[in-house]
Amino acid sequence: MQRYPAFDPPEYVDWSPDPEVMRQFRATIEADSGRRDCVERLSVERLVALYAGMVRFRLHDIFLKRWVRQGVISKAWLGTGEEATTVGPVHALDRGGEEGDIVGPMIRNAGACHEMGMSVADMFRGYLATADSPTRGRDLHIGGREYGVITPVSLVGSLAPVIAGLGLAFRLQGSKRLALTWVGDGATKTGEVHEAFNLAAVQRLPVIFIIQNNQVALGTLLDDHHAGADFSEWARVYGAACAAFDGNNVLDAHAATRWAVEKCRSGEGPVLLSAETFRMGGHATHDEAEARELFPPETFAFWGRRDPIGCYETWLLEGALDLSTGEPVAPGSAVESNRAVLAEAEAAVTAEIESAAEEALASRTDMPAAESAVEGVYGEWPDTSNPGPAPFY
Ligand SMILES: Cc1ncc(C[n+]2csc(CCOP(=O)(O)OP(=O)(O)O)c2C)c(N)n1
Ligand SMILES: [Mg+2]
Repeated sequence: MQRYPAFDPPEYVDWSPDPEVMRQFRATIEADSGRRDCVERLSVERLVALYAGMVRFRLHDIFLKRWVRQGVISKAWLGTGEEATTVGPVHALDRGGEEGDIVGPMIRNAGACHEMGMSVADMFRGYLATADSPTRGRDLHIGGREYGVITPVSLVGSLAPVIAGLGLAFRLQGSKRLALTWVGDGATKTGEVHEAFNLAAVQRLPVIFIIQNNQVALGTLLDDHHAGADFSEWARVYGAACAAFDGNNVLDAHAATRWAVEKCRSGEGPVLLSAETFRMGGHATHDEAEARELFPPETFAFWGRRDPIGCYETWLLEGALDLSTGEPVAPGSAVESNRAVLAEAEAAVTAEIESAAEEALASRTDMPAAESAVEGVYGEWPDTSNPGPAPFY
């Protein structure tokens, strides 16, 4: 994909595939026959959609970063380098809107919103706090029931019991639906997460928790908040099914989640998936310089070589499938036609993001009235003549 030197992490600016990293990328998919079969069965449409989804997420972040530099917004929380951990799993779900599966995205999973069907314009409006934004200007943590996206609260860990509750509701309804959320490595240290894991396991709920280990929680390194077993071991303690996937390999993320989805739909949930990945920026745009000092440069270099988009693009370009015809070919013999297909997908996504940004900026003529902050916070009292105790705002 096109690189953006003013906004990309330096490791991505002149990115080129590292042969050893690409060997590992392929080996990861080959290592498990179930995942390999899943990847082999993916349609051209799906393969390109996974690519487009990650590009969209990256560009969404780049546009936000540009707005921060221009003073349009004060800061932004980005998922740069972690796109595969979000996009791969979402594509394994039934994205049937109000009737389909449900995701609870944390701030690092913004890409889940658009992959579930929300418009990027609405996501941008969330940041701009316009009156027509999904939260009517209240919060940039956005969702929409019509898309199967639970609007998150900013407290990390608090979504986990909500997701378990959704799983319980689905089971009681005899439905095949499931719910999925991501839990950051830092969030695993909240009590609510453990209550949710335990409840889900004891009740065998159709839920998927993805522990998204990006090696850091705000400014606290993993080693300073985590002394126990590897996250992939945790599920055993709770009595849940588990698997690990490479958080920078969208195919591995997708195939592992498909496996988890099947387990949940057949009543063998919950599943804890653990993903190793890396936050290529700061906690948000304000602390990028501090974040660079948290880790040695070699760590950024290591993960920079594993750019999830660059690696997947290389895999597609050099692969044994001609994306323009859908026909199998000798590996590496369709590089040029595959490049054209991916360039077309990228151009479409770029145009989509550009017009979404314009649309959202145009909404700034409609900012919420201050008084509206107290509207819609509580549901209607059933009996308005007897409102009960006054709500405290
Ligand atoms: C319960 C709670 N404590 C503290 C915070 C402040 N906070 C916001 S994000 C964050 C770090 C979360 O780290 P992690 O779960 O690893 O997610 P990441 O930001 O790395 O994606 C913290 C401490 C919060 N939002 N909620
Ligand atoms: Mg983290």
